[in-house]
Amino acid sequence: MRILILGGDGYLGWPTALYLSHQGHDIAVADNFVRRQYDYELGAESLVPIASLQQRVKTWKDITGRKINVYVGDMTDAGFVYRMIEEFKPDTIVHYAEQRSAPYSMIDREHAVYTQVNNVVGTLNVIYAIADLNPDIHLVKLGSMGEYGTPNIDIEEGFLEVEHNGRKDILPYPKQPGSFYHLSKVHDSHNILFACKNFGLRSTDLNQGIVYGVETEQTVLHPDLATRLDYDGVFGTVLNRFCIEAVLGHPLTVYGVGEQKRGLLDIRDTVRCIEIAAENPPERGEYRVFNQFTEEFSIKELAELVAKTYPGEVQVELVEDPRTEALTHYFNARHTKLIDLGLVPHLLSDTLIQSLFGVIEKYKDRVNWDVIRTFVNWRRTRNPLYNND
Ligand code: NAD
Ligand code: USQ
Repeated sequence: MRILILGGDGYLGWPTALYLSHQGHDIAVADNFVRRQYDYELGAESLVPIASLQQRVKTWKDITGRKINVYVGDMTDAGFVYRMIEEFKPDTIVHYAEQRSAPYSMIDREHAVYTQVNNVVGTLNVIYAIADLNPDIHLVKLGSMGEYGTPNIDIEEGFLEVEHNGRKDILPYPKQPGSFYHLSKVHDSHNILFACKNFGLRSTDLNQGIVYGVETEQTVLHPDLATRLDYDGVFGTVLNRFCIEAVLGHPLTVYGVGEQKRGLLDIRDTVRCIEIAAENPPERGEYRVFNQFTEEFSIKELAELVAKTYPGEVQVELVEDPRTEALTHYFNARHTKLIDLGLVPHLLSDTLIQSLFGVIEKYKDRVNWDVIRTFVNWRRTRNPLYNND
């Protein structure tokens, strides 16, 4: 299969490119390197050093003989998107290329607007290019479990059967996201659903949970193939952050009382889920949703697991929640469709966390302690760091 990976220089895009190339697919990656730019903006950096995309691709070719094509450009530039798709002629497009941090989108008005324009316009360009150039292309789009919010009923995979005034229908599951980033994913989902109906496109929306881990079978082959690992208060995600905080001797920063519940998955399962979705495309005109996570945990359980597994002393600090989110809530989300198609999950075992501790230990001197705590407060419309207040 010819697979084009948008956002192929990122945390998940790069390991996905390596995995699918290793599986024998013809791969191209596209990126505008804006993720590296956010690091400059925030004074942060990936804990694990990462090579340039050009060096990554060269080392992969040297080691395996397999070529990964590179397109440098911005998804909000329609001309670039059209030229790339016309030239590479993909069967499948995996779309990771979005601003993916909820805190970043909540810094202030500018960051909220940037996030929604970048994500929604980029996805619209991809939709139109597919419809114009080859509507057979399967769009595999990364969505988020956070699109659903935390309703007091079970969460289904994308759709809900509703009975109202004696009539029944299957309707898109209600969305109650908790940040302007998560809202951008909801807007994307609606746009893609409509495009599938209207232009007869085929798409899989992967509502992914929080990813943890940093190594896959391919990224460990050479230091140039490593993927990024974020720990700062804006881009670091909860379990990766807790593991880094434990190694540094920094208290684990549990927001609220830690009773928020979330779905999580191992980075090795992310790349496999993409392969499963790509190998089982939906029919033309079909928009389907898979909930892509393997286990549910409360934040407190994650902190306890890290504290129990780390060989040294670990302190847990309850931090006043900087986000607007339900502090305690019901959470039971269906996630069977990927399993039905053959996913065999890596469950969160002590082994994975311990190997993550090893990687962190190696690079802990690179940490900038000033960026560990978050400076983003959901309830502020302006941010002192940006608006000079
Ligand atoms: P990332 O920021 O590391 O990677 C995204 C890549 O897309 C970056 O390399 C960035 O430079 C690129 N990009 C962003 N906007 C672009 C644009 N307009 N044009 C070209 N390139 C652009 O993020 P990630 O953690 O790898 O996440 C990838 C996708 O998966 C995102 O859509 C995210 O919302 C989704 N997701 C991530 C997680 C997670 O835990 N990391 C969980 C659920 C869903
Ligand atoms: N949290 C803490 N302490 C921390 C960091 C986070 O308690 O130091 C809590 C947050 O309050 C939140 C939960 O952990 O309740 C998850 O936060 P997160 O930053 O790990 O994840 P989130 O903001 O939801 O975003 C991440 C990715 C995003 C993806 C999403 C999947 O950055 O791209 O869409 O996970 S999901 O959460 O399922 O929506």
